[in-house]
Amino acid sequence: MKKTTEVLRAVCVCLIFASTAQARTLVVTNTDDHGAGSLRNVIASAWPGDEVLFDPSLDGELIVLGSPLLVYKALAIVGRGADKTIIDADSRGPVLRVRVPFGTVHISGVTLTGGLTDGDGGGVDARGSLRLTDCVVSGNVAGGAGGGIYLRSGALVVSKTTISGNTAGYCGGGLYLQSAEATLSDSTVARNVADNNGGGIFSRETTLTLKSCTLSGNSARHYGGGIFQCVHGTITLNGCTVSDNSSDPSGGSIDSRSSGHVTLSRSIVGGQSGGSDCFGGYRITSRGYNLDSDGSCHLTHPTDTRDTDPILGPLADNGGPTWTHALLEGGPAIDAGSCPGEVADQRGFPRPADVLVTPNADDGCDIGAFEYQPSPFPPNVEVVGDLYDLILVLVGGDNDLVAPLQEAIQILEDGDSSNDSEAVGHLQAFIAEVEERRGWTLSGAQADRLIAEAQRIIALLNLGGSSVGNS
Ligand SMILES: [Ca+2]
Ligand SMILES: [Ca+2]
Repeated sequence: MKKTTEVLRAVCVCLIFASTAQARTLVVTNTDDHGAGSLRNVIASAWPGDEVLFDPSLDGELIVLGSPLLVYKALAIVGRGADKTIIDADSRGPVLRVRVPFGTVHISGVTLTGGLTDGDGGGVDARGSLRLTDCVVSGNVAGGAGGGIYLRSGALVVSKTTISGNTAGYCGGGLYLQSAEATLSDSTVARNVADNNGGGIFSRETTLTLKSCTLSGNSARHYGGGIFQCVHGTITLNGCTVSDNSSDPSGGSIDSRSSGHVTLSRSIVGGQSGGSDCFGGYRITSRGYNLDSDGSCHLTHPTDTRDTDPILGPLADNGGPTWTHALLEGGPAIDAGSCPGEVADQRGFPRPADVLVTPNADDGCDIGAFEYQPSPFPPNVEVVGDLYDLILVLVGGDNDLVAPLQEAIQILEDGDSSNDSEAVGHLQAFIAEVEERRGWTLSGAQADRLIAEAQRIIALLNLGGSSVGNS
């Protein structure tokens, strides 16, 4: 009892000290494993709340460890980018062992690699609150659970991070989460392997949220190539792409067991190389605008697309900090989603990006983590597109009215002005359609406005205008 009281008193003193002391900035100045200026030494000498930086002279140099780094206090470890600050455990245990009863360990701009352990957590073995931003966790091996990251009893926030090429002898090739709250955003979990369940992610008694993430090419010997969920807990996927995962018997991508529950919003689950898209589909709730490739994900919302090939490119560097699956031209996920309030896809590219000639399910947003970016239009296409938009505002999607404009847009898209006369012909057909509707579905004023705008575009095209402006 006395000992417990003393420990509590010491903890309180530490907390008061931490809350009153000014956070300091400490700098790692060499790649040594021990001694002044080494990462290990800087972490050991840091106070809770301190920030650990890296001298630019270390960019691209490996920091090779002789044993795991122990982080027992809330720190910010701020690397200079995952391609510049690389911490390699050299197969001598996990890279990091995190035990924080208070506060959060925040690691950014770092690669964690080369971890090897017989136990759990090949790359990171954590209890407490951990945040990873702009990191790479790659090439780590655990004989037990959690090849990349093992988190038990705590919170995990991951953003703009790649967790790839990790292996677990048991469950959770990329991540093993138990009794935790975890959020992954703008991140990719790829090509991880579990010898049991949950190739990408194993989630147990955990609240897991994935937003604008890609799960690709993960595999499990048994269940849940992409994600395996068991016991209690919830998993929510919003704007994610889950593809090319495999497991032998079932649930190539998402496998939900016992009393867990999965919610899908605007996500793609498709193209599994082994097993079905989903297993335990009755534990999956669709919030709409989802797509699966084999009809196994219990997609019951009227805006869902079932049993349809999403037509994806391979996992690749498509821009942004993490790799993604591109939507290929003409694919069914383009403009088939809805993403009110969002401004960027997983890569940071603009979203929604409306493809003019593709009908929108709602706001022109795509399904999944990737937003297809239409090629920049020649100026004339923009102007005809504005006329198209004007029709939508005035009378909604009238097929006979928009069809000649779609024809004109397709002709103008190549930017070759020798075809402008053909586009003019379609605009004249458009004017004839408007006249047909005058006093019927269009008021006189609406018809006058549309015809005036079409005639203005025709006049400028006849003049060989390459940029007709918008005023
Ligand atoms: Ca779109
Ligand atoms: Ca569209």
